[in-house]
Amino acid sequence: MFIDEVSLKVIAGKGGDGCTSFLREKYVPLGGPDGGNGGHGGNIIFKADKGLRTLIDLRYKKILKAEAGTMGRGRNQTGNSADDTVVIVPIGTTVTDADTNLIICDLVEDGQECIVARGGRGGKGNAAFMTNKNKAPYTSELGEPGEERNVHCELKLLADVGLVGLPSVGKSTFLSKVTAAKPKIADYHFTTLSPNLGVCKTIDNRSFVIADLPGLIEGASEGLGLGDKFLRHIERCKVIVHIVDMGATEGRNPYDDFVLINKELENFSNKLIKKPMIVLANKMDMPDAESNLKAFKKKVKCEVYPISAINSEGIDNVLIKLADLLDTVEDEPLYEEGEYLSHVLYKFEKTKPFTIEKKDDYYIIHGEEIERLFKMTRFSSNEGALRFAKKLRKLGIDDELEKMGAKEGDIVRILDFDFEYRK
Ligand SMILES: Nc1nc2c(ncn2[C@@H]2O[C@H](COP(=O)(O)OP(=O)(O)OP(=O)(O)O)[C@@H](O)[C@H]2O)c(=O)[nH]1
Ligand SMILES: [Mg+2]
Repeated sequence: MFIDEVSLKVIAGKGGDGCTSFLREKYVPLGGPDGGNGGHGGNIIFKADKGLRTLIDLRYKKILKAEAGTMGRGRNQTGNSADDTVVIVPIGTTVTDADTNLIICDLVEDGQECIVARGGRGGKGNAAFMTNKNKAPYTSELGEPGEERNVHCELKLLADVGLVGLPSVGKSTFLSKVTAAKPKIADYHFTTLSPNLGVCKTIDNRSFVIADLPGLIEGASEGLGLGDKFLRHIERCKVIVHIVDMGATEGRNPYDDFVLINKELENFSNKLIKKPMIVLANKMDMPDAESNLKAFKKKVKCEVYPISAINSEGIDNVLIKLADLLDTVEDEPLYEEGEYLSHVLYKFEKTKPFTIEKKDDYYIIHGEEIERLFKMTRFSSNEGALRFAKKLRKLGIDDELEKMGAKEGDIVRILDFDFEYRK
């Protein structure tokens, strides 16, 4: 089965908890804090591999989780970092953040990889909290939660040339003659149900990849027939080969067919219609083909190459032309600058650390930084709770609450936890 779209949730591993521990040895009184830091949580990495052709391996995965780092231990032993979870995808896979619709990565080369969700950092052990003032800290941090993301993966095949045309015009036949690919060929519509790729070599030894796509019909860009599901694969092709049945075997008019397909391409995206296109007049072995071609050529401006795919006639010429054309076509980026998220993943931008919302008698504090801090605090130790309170003050939350008119005893909420406000 060819799967070119999947949605799933990725959850990177939580960092290991830091450890609270003191050195206890026979002749070393007051040996001092020696709780180690937790290990790093595993990242979720997407990696492109040329051995894969579809996203089917991800089809039934709804949630992908990376392992957590292990806890720190006494004697300053750091916990083990978890291995990253590597998700192998085919070349041409784009991973998008489903909530923001921004692209996290576009994996176009074999072996290219990207961290899609970062593992959490290990919590600090109590040894890390030792200061001149506090030689015996009784608290340590919990591990940082791993990043969570809803992602949408979309595969756009990477081919140099995309074959388009109505059903049964001979796209698969053409592919089978110019490459080693063995697509199914038959005289009924929609013989091809998913894209086939083949590598083609010209007589002067240049090679390129051709994608044979399922046939298009009127309304394909709106979902008719096999719909626009496969049109996206043309987006990455550098050149479009448009095959027209010049034999008019099904009693259609070749020129109308040509116009119809172009309209579907344009409706799908105006990027497609701007691509260089060459037209193959196929089935020239049929009786009416010559006169049809004459009439056709009068109406279209672009170059038309008469071939008979079934008899391999006129094909070498076409391949040379394609190779020449490909040599001149520049790689154009598939996505525009603003569509990318990848810089967001690593960007260093100070966002407001918190916001406070007043609801009835509650003050609810939101904010990624404050929520993370909360999740990493050990409230079971007094020192931990105190440290958290100090951080709140430092971030300016106390001042903000006071400004908003909070009174002694009011309830302050972070995530699902309630505190009492004290001055
Ligand atoms: N006479 C003649 N028939 C051809 C030629 N090329 C292909 N055919 C026939 O046309 C029919 C359809 O060919 P396919 O290659 O399966 O067509 P397709 O465009 O891939 O069709 P879909 O996959 O359904 O979109 C088959 O019966 C082929 O044998 C040709 O040059 N001449
Ligand atoms: Mg076909």
